[in-house]
Order: sequence, then C-alpha cells, then structure tokens
Amino acid sequence: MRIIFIGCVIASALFQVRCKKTETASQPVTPTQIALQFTVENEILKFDTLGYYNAAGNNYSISNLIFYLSAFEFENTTGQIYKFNDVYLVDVKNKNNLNLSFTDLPAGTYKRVTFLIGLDSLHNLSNALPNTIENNNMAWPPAMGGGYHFIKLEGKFMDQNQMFGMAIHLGRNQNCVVINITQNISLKPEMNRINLSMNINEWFKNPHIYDLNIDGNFTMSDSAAMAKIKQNGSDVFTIN
Ligand SMILES: [Cu+2]
Repeated sequence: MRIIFIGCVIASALFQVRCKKTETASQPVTPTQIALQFTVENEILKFDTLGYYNAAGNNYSISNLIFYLSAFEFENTTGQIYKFNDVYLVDVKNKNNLNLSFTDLPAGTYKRVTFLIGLDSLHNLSNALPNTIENNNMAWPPAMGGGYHFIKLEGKFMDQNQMFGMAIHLGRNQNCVVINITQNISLKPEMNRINLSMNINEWFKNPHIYDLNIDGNFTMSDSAAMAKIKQNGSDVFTIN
C-alpha cells in the first residue's frame, strides 16, 4: 500500500490516473437512478380519465402534470451529505423525464433525501434557466412576480353533472415545496435504483382538505389556494 502511495506521488500523470481508478473501484459504476411513478392512492395514474376522487369528494381527471425537481441532497448514516445542483423538468407524459440520474453517489446506506418541487430563489428568476421551449412554457408572468411555475397539475372535475377545468399551478418563492424523506435507503453497486412515487391525491389533503369547489380550481392568482397546495405538497412523494 505504502509503495503504491509513494509511487503515485512521484510517478507520471499516467500512473496517477491508474491509481485513481483503483481507488474508485468500490463505488457504483452506473449512476444512481431515481425512477418516478405516479398514482392516485394505489392506482397508477392514467391521463384524461375521470373517476378519481380526492378527500373533498371532487371527481377529477388529470390531463397534464409538469413540474421541476431540484436541490437534491442525500445524507448517509454516517452524516455525510451529498448535494446536487441539477434542475430536472419532469413532464410526466414524456417517458424520458421519468428517470433522474445521479453520478458519484457512493454505495452505502442513506437516512435522508431532501429536494424541492420547484426552484430555489436563485433559479426562480425570469430567464434564469436555459432558454428552451420546455422552460419557457413554465414561465411565471413577470407581472405576477416572475420566475417559473414549480408545478402545473391540470385536468377537469365534475360538479353537479357539469364539467369544469382545473389548473393547480404553483409559483413564487414562498410556494416552493420542500420534500424531506427520512428513511433508510440502501444503495449497492448492483442495485442503486430508488423508486419515488407521487400520490396525486396528497395535493388535496394533509394538512388541508382542498375542495376544488370551495378553495378554487384555478390557483395561479390565489395566494391562499397556493399556500394550501404548497403545504399539502410536502408529503406527496414516498420512496418504495
Ligand atoms: Cu399558471
């Protein structure tokens, strides 16, 4: 061991590269994947299908679900924290968006995963994200404070045999949703996948029963409605 170490210090750059490869051999070769799933309670989400009921008893469907995830932080059982700066735009209809990749997350047991549904204040400024169609479609109007939509949860709901539109939109820094999941997660070199599941119904309960008739079916210009949705959002994700 000592000979290898001295060798590394004095030898050429080429030799150093070889030493470095040996050091990292015990870590996962493939990036850790977070696989996203979407349900209404225990059923896999199907788009444009009425017949889902939230805690308030509203009969609703989902036609679009698009949101940002960012500021991922993993803490292992020895207290080491691994932070990632990547911003992920997840359009649930786009299968390519449903796997998030994390390189250089060592194998081990983790006790906490924290992230945002939305963007921190440094990213939540108009034009702060790359100028893509997808990001531009998430823009929050400058007249309403600028930045980006953190989430668009859209669909329809039925009330007394009439159909209404539903657009649950969150934006503005104070409505960013912090997800903090404390549970033991074991990442092994051969098994480094985490299943992260969103239950849509959780947006409408815990701590507030959100009734689309009473609290509103368009949240964007309604700060009271957005505050409730934001608080309800803290437990929409579970790891299974
Ligand atoms: Cu909006």
